[in-house]
Amino acid sequence: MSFETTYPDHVAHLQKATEAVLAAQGYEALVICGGAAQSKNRFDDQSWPLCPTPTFTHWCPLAEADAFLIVRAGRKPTLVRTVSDDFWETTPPPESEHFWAQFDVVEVEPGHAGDVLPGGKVAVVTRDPGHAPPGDVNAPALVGALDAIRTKKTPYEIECLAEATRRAVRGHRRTEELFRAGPVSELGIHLAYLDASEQDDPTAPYKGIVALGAHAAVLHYVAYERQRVAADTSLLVDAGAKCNGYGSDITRTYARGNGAAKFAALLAKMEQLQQAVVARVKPGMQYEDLHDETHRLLAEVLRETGIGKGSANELVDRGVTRVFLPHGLGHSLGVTVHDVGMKLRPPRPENKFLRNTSVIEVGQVFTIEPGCYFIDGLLKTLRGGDKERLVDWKLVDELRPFGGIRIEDNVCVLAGGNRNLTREAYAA
Ligand SMILES: [Mn+2]
Repeated sequence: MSFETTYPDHVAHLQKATEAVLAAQGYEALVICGGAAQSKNRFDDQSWPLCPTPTFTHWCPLAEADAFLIVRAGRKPTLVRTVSDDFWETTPPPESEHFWAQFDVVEVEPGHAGDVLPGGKVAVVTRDPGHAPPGDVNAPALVGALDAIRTKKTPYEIECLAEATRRAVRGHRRTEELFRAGPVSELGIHLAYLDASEQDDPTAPYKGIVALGAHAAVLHYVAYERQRVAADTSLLVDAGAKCNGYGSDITRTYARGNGAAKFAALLAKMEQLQQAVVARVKPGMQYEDLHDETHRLLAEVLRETGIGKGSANELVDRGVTRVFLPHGLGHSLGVTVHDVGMKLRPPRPENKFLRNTSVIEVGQVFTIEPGCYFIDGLLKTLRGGDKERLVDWKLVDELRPFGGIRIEDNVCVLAGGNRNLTREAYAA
């Protein structure tokens, strides 16, 4: 399958779905702004690489400042590009040319997009509402309806996410080799990951997490220490890659040396747990039920490794598993890493960080990322009360220097089950 063959159907699908939204909400046209160049600092003259409005990327992978899409019923969509003779800057070319033929392409000089943008009752979606063209800007009902279209992926989008996953897996393989070979620094691993996955840091789907040892207990650790570590330790790498604007999101955790043997045993159990959760992904289930099931499985792991004491029910019901796994089981993937439209109702209070409360449906792509961490600030909530007896504190103290574990795959829902894009990329 190539992007040339799947992309026309993707745009046709978006056109049909968007026409229905516009008709239902009484709009004559939709203008989607890619976005303006954004200054890094008002006292300096550099800009960030453009990170377009996600709705724009949903239609078109072009990452170019001051581009606009115009969508109207019964007409081929228009792509408006702003071109200038700037000899200071240039935009990197798109990685693939498959998209041009699906648009009427119009070029304007800087500041002249208004000459070609539609009048009448117009809906506007933009990441820069301060510089929006005339129209109803980011109206919640319209944005909600467009977000809903993003929850189920077309074959084109699944192919982009599969390729983004393959690229990230090349980076993860390199980081594992480095870690197993000898002394490494977090910064060195981060740079090696970017090199192997052929990315520059600011255009990665999110800032890669590279945590040696106890740093893995900080869930979004991106401080990248320069110091090389030779000791028996752990490594957690949570990093993705992009393809045509679609991002993957993969986490792997490793243990090195005899000094990490108890942590390695826990890691092996968590690997089994993660695969057991992925195996349960099927259409019709509530994603939140899968999250709850993960806590029951984690309670068993805590008991089998000796970290948790008492019954599995007790470890779940008394909130012990939520100390070891405070975040959600996963989130939707797409043109944003935590993709939209999957949390139309809040989760139950004990699952407050869960980003997906939808029914699992064919065409969804989401992460399955259970973890088990030794976070001092959360562990202390179990100390000194009647929950203290539910944990082997001596063992926890032995494991604390290894920080924690997260194993994260990208999963696409099929009629009979699911396709694990990450394991598929590793197996290739
Ligand atoms: Mn994730």
